[in-house]
Amino acid sequence: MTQKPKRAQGREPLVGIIMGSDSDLGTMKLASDALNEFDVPHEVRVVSAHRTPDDMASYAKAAAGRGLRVVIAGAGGAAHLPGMVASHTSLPVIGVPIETQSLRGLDSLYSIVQMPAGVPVAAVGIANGRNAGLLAVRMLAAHDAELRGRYEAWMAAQAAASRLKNDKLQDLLGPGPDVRPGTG
Ligand code: RP5
Repeated sequence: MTQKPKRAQGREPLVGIIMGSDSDLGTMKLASDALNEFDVPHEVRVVSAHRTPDDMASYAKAAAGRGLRVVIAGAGGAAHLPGMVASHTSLPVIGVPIETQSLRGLDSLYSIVQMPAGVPVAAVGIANGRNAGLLAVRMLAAHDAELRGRYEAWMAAQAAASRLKNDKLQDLLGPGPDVRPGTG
């Protein structure tokens, strides 16, 4: 069973994570986990474009007024949730294509990414809830110097970990031409 996402602890949510069904939670929890890594308060809800269209419209229309700054919307198959939410709010919407059994998420991806001009939705890769969470952090960090500092420190740590992988690989391969930047 998917581990439950943590609730924002007594702080007003800045990011709304919504999904078409609880069957999307495994992927959408990755977005919640990324937000938790940066201590960004957020809420997590099931809101369906097809099964509860009125709830979806109400949620999207109220989102900015409630203090949300970004909406992350995950859906699978005929994945209309991110686009329809974007039609009802001026907040940035990040769509997460859920991987499906029938078409392996290509249906979700195409549904989310092929928005008509004038109604933008940012789309991450199929099942890449983590990138949706990280993109939301970047959006918030654009107007929050303290958060941007933590994000940039995290980027530096990620780069260091990647260089370490290269160092280990070079050790494994033994002596040869050094192709690291600045050595050629
Ligand atoms: C979509 O239909 C949801 O986003 C989900 O990915 C898919 C299947 O939903 P369930 O039948 O599992 O509830 O609306």
